[in-house]
Amino acid sequence: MKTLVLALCFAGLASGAFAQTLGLKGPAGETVSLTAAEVAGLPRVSVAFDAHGEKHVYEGPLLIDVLAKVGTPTGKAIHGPEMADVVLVKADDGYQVAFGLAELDPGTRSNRIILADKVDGAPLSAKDGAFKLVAEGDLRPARSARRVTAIEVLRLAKP
Ligand SMILES: Nc1nc2c(c(=O)[nH]1)N[C@H]1C(S)=C(S)[C@@H](COP(=O)(O)O)O[C@H]1N2
Ligand SMILES: [Mo]
Repeated sequence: MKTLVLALCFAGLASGAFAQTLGLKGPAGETVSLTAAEVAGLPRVSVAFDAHGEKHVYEGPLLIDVLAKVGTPTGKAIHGPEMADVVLVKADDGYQVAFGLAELDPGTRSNRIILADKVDGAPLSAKDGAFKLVAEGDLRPARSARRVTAIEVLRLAKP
């Protein structure tokens, strides 16, 4: 019992230790900070993901819907120069993962890329933080950045 109480205390401490806000920067430099509640309020999808032989169901908004909050083009507006827009996802340990913006568009690819804030119906673990990136269909979990704190859209195409 004592051990359980201690474990719960540490879990509580750990869950308070990770960033609950998400910093966004759009392709024209627009910045927004979203709370966990604002992220949770976006339309949600569920994605099954296997990592190291373990199957989990992650839940959260499509990453493209999160990025729309900072003027990121979506759907058919992703064409021409936007085809070279890059999405840079940053975690609190310095880990960074890049995606092409078009990869995030559900009209372009059937595999969804989400910003998960729940797993198997429960909040994410302290290890995964407030937000974890999940790329449906990936064969290894290297792009599944844990403890995501900031996401930036970069326009690589030169006029
Ligand atoms: N923030 C963060 N996320 C990360 C990493 C990392 O170093 N930092 N490593 C990635 C890699 S290479 C792998 S294989 C998986 C491992 O995640 P797991 O330990 O939850 O299976 O996390 C990915 N997400
Ligand atoms: Mo890895």
